[in-house]
Amino acid sequence: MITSCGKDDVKSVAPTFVFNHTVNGSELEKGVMKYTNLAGNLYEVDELQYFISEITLTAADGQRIEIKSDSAIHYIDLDIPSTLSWSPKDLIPKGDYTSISFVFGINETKNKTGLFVNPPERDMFWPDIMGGGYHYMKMNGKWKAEGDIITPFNFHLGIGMNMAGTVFYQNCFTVTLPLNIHTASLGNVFTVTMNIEKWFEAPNLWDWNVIGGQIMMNQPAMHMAAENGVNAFHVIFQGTDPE
Ligand SMILES: [Cu+2]
Repeated sequence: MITSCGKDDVKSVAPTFVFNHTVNGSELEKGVMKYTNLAGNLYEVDELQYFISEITLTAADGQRIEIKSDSAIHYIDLDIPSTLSWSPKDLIPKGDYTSISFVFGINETKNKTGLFVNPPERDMFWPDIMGGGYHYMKMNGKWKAEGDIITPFNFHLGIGMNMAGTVFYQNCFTVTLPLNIHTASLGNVFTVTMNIEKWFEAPNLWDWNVIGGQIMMNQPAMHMAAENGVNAFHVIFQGTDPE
């Protein structure tokens, strides 16, 4: 008796998410001051750490498949290669998908101090006095400021607050990208690319000489960064079906 392993037997498949970082279409080279943003700032990126959460795939029939493993939160750190790929325990129905979405950062419900007890996630903490929880992102680097002064920037996103510290703002945002894919029996790798230059382009032209290098206490700046970040990602899919 022959057991079929044809593709019709496969009802659900295991997705893998790979996280990739580029500047102007090329792989990010960290620690090298060779990038120029749209505002003309020469800059480098030295560290990049962030959370992506609530990854959701929308099927052609409208069904929404949420990735729920690990509290639906994944931490990515350029210096920790194992974080650059995530294979959650979730299986997704085999079929056609038309979009993918995720939250950049962590939503208000989950982003509470104490959520993570171990490094490296724990080290993303956001001060309680500023709203608590965790940074959505730390992108640390340097730019050549006016007078050719190499100046550090901490492009950090998290919960914002007003000057008086009485009102808090959830700066996390949802990225939704179209897909036109059929999940396969093998592979099912979603490569999520952060196009770093896009953080500095539109709708808000980012000039560190104007905005300054530290933005954690600057809600208008974090809001601008979040608006730009919506445009900073793309996703490609690869899967293989047996012949
Ligand atoms: Cu910070």
